[in-house]
Formats: sequence, structure tokens, C-alpha cells
Amino acid sequence: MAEPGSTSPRAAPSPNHSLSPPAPALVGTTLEAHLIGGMRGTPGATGDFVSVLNALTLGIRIIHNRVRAAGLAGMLGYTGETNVQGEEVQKLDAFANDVLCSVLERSGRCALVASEEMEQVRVQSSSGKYIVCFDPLDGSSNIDVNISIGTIFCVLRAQSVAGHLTEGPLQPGHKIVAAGYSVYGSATTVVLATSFGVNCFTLDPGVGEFFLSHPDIKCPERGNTYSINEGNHARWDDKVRKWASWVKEENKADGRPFGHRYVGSLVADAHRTLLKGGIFAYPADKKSPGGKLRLLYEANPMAFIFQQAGGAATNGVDPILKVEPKSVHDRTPLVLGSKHDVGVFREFMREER
Ligand code: FBP
Repeated sequence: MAEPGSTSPRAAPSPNHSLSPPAPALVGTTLEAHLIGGMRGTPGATGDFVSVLNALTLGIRIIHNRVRAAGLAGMLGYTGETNVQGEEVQKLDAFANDVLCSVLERSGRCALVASEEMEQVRVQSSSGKYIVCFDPLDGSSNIDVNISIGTIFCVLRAQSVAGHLTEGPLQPGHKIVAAGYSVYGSATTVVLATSFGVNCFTLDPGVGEFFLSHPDIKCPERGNTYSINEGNHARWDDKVRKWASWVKEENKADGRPFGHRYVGSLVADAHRTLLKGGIFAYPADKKSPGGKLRLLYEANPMAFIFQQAGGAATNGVDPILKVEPKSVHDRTPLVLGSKHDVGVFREFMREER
């Protein structure tokens, strides 16, 4: 086969050479190779960023292993403690939190970490250039019933002057440098968003490696499913109720009624919405007037991922990534999904519909 641009005429394919598609690569692209590839393209990259993401995915593999056999390893049920959210701590929550803290500590690249399971942030390396905020195990209500759960994280830069941290975890989401989540479901997957885009990697348990399975994910402009806990209907305000009725009305022209899908694990409901389009909503209500989900380690990472994939995320009034955090465990209303569908939700909140 002639090299592109050379002068020799290109040999015509002989009749018995079928132009069959090239055989699939024997070895897929591992998550680490993908990260290193991205780093090569970044001037001044030191490898610290890749080390942090490698540490996180190692932690996810360890959690995957324990989740898969939780029922056999006595890892179901509660520790007897209550966390800063006022929730009973599940054994797997505590395990996942300890694993992520120790793999990040060992990386030596984090100034501090913030977690749903820890009241205070945990200071790590004084020379650490990054801050990681995480929900070690999302979807707690589904842990004991073998329904998909996951880990959510985002990475921020730790700004410091003369060794003193000048900017900690209370940074608005638009300052995120990477975010992702894993789903421990029928397969274990990791969705990772950086400034290079959004990619999904699937764990090959036999090899113990994450391989690129869904490159360059784009959230469809609009979808035909909505995801909300309808059980909260009586607690919603009139605007949310009006929107929830609208999605259920018959209108073939704009694909209504939408189908209702709700797993009750943010990672699972968001993953479906990212790949298939549509909308996920956990609005404020009478029980959670400030919203239920947490800004730093649930809403912000998801909002960054959807924004990088061409979707949208709002608290009903402002884009999530513009919200200035006031405390590590701030809560927020969260609506995310296809740009068009989130736009329609916003119109109902502005009573333009
Ligand atoms: P945690 O499990 O990490 O506390 O997350 C909260 C969460 O379980 C989300 O995953 C999910 O979207 C939501 O709460 C479900 O809430 P509800 O049971 O009120 O519908």
C-alpha cells in the first residue's frame, strides 16, 4: 500500500481482496492510555493530573470488587453510625469512603479531599496541586437491593500561595478540571469528562482494566423520557407540577407523553439520560426546600459532564456551574439532561408556559 502523498500510482485492489472492515484492535484503549494520550497534548503537563485520575479509577476497581460480592462478604447493612447528612451510614458507604481517601492520599497529589461521608474536609499533601470532591457510593437506598449504584467525583485545582491554600473546595463548578462517575450495574463503567470531551470506559473484570467503550459522548439535543420521584408530587410547587403534567400529556408533534424512568440512584438515572437524552429532575420541595442533592460532589460533577457533552444542568433558575458554594455539604435543586428538554423545564419555572 502506497504512502499517502507519494507519486506512485495506487495499486487497484485485486478482485479477491474484499474491502472488509479492518479487524477490531486486538487491544482496546485503556483509560490510562487515554489519559496519557491527552496529557501528551497538554503543554506543561506534569503527570499529576493523570496520577489523581488513575488513583480514582483504582479506588473504583476496588469498590467494584467489594460491591459485586457484598452479600457474601457481610458488607450489606449499616455501621450503626450517622453521617453529616443525618443518614445512617451503610457499611459499603464507609468502605468506599476509606478506599478513596487512601488511594488519593497515596497518590500524594491532593491538597485535600471532601466527601459526602465526612463532616470536615481531609487535608492530605501540602504539595498537592488538586482537590477531589466525591460521593463515595451514590444511590444508598439501592445498595441492599442489588440495584445500580455508583461513585461520583470531580477534580479542582488547589490554589496556594507560599504553601498556604488560598482556594479550597468551595469553588464554583465552572472551575472543575475533570469530573466523572462510575456505575456498578450490569457492567461497571466509568464516565470521564475533561476539557477534551466525555468518554465512557467499561471494566473488563477478567483483565481488571477499563477500556474505552463509548468515545466522545454527546447528549442528544432532546429526548423522550423524564426521570423524577413522582412520589414527591404533593410536595412540589405549582410550577413543577404543571411541568410534570405537561410531560405526560399526549402530543405526537413533540414526542409526548414522555416515558417515565426512575431508578433512584443519581448515577443510573443520569447515565441513561446522558446516553439516550431526556431529563432528570430533583427539584426543591416542601421536604427539601433547598433541594436534596449535594452541590459539591453530586450536582457539580454531573453538571460539568452534561455541559461537556452538550447537555445542560440548572437549579431551576441558574446554571449549576455558576452557583457559588457556601459550605462543603450545600444542597441544591438539580435538573439535568438534553439542552432542549432542560430549556423547556426552565420556561415552566419562569412561567413562560
Ligand atoms: P446518596 O445515596 O449518595 O445519599 O444520594 C442521594 C440519592 O440516593 C441519589 O442517588 C438519588 O437521585 C436520590 O437520592 C434519590 O432520592 P429519593 O429516594 O428521595 O428519590
